[in-house]
Amino acid sequence: MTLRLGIIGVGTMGSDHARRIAETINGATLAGVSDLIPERAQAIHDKFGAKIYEDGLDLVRDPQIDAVVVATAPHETHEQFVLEAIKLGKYVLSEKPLTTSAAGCRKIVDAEIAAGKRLVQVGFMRRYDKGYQEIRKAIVSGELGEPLLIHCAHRNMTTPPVYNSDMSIVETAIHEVDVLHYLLGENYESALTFLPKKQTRYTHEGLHDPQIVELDTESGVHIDLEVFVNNQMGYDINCRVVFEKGEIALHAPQNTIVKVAESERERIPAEYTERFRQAYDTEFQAFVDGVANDALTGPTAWDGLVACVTCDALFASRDEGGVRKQVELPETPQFYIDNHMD
Ligand code: ISE
Repeated sequence: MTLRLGIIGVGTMGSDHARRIAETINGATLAGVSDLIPERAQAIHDKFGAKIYEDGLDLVRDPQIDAVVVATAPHETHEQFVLEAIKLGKYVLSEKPLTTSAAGCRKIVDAEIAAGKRLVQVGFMRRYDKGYQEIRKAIVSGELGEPLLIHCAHRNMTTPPVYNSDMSIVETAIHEVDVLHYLLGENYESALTFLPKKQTRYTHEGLHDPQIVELDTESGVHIDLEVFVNNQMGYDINCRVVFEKGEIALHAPQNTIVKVAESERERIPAEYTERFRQAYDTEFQAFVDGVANDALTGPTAWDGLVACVTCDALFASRDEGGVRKQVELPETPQFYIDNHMD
């Protein structure tokens, strides 16, 4: 049976997913679309034939829609659509962050537990990236000894004027917050945000750029992360794991290297949709297969909550001038011990 998907929110991410459903994913069809900006929904309808719903909640409620993809902005709007899908027993893939606060995530987690069945997958697609998966293999196998330090940089070429310092944490740094906790298989003990005095001239009001994040895990692995969202050079994601007997670093997928006049050049992708295309494709197929098998396997609503609790500690650290804050996670419910991503 072909799964009839409806998508709410077709900005950069949502429209990329719409194309993905139409062109790449097996077993699903794009049946519905909703966006607060009518021209955006119209463009998806014109390209792929999806039915337009003025109100996203109507899309969720329509029996002609089997499962829902939520990619709305601002991200606090995810919550209402995800809760409605859970209420109706429909599977839902929510873009990250699941919502922007730990309290919002808690509502979703409680609703899912009450439904008695896993219905939510969160779009932490980096877990499906081949580079991160190789790092995970090295950590799990122990071939290089224990991981000790992780050095990361998360750099975007530019951000729009609405992008603020909170978003640098809960929309940008949250990718590393999630994927590193997954790779290491352990929780964070403490978190710190440092705002360097010197900022780029390319920043704008309300945005401190760059920022430095530090995380320490329960076993003592130390992570440093540069979050620099107006770097002017490209979408540049770095992750270097230092082990007792070696090191592994991410390398952006390349087809070619150009050598000319005493120089050697590799492309830096401009956009996350390009850099992580394989990860998005694999993530999405996993969601569709999970729905078909009536058993989701990807990142859970609990992972969404863990990431938001950590971001809350990062906010608190920043607001208190860079002091290290404990990451105080609630106890993991049995439901998510039984239902977690392997
Ligand atoms: C965006 O929402 C993403 O998910 C990108 O991966 C991230 O790099 C960017 O900063 C976010 O705004």
